[in-house]
Amino acid sequence: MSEFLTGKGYQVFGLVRGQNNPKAQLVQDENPSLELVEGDLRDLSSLIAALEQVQPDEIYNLGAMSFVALSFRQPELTADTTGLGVLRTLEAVRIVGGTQNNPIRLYQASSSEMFGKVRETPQTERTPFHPRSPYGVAKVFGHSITVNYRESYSMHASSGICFNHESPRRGLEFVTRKITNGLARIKLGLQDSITLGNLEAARDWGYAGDFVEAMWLMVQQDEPDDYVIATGETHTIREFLDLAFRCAEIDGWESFVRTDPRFERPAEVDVLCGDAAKARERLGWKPRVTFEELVRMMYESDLAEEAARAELDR
Ligand code: GDR
Repeated sequence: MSEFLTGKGYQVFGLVRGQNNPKAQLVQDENPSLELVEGDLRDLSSLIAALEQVQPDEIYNLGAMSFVALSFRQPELTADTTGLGVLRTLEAVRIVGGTQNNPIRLYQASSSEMFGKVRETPQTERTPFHPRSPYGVAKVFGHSITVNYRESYSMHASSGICFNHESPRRGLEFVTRKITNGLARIKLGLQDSITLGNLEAARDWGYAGDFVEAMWLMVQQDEPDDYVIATGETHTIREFLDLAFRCAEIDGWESFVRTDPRFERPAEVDVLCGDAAKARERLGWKPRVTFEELVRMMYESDLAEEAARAELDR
């Protein structure tokens, strides 16, 4: 997101929490022009101070405890950060406000996890929510409170109901990157197998670089609104594995993949598929990178990274 905005000529500030946050340097290395500001989604006064310091035109709240599996083990922390964090951000915007002619605009990262046990397929902005994890529940709160502040205080607050979006920068705990990184290590002889949970789950996977453009487009509209952002294509974990192993030219992924109930969730979201017709019609947005291109991009990036690391270790 910050890279995209920097490319558009924005001066971008990133909120960084805690003392000596280990990710701060990483973020700074990836985008040297980014300025880091102290603040925590769990502390309203810190958000007010950050907004007063920066005086932003636009805020993109992509901050959350975003790992669904961890939300079952740390539900209260998830509710606080992923859920109440949105309320605090809205309050900070309401209090600091911006100028009358130039009120602060807000983007809230809502999630397809809100649909959970889906009531209809494909899912649209009108599909009822049925979250299946503390993370999903917290995102429903964040989404609803954003709508409520928009309606109550005429705030320019929009939500993107984003389906899974991946890239080589994805954390290693998420299934796509766990697979492409594990596969790269298998290819290089550094690892024998990958251990996963439920292989039957199906997701609508897009490229994060395409999705951030949709987020920005929403904020540029005269009227704030909610939009589903998705590719409209669904694939199972098995299909992801099949394609990734083909990219690596390794036959028979089944011999390299183990399953362990440790990676299964107490309640699962079986299949997601989004209908982004509204974003297509109103924002003129459509995804560019295909599923095949995404899997290849992630595998090739991991292969290059792991090969470079192995070379250094030698
Ligand atoms: P998800 O992403 O929960 O959809 O949320 P994740 O990649 O964690 O899981 C996708 C599916 O894969 C199954 N799975 C495994 N998942 C992980 N992480 N590790 C495994 O070993 C494994 N084996 C099988 C999961 O059970 C699940 O069905 C992501 C996050 O980015 C959220 O923050 C975001 O809101 C949604 O996408 C849209």
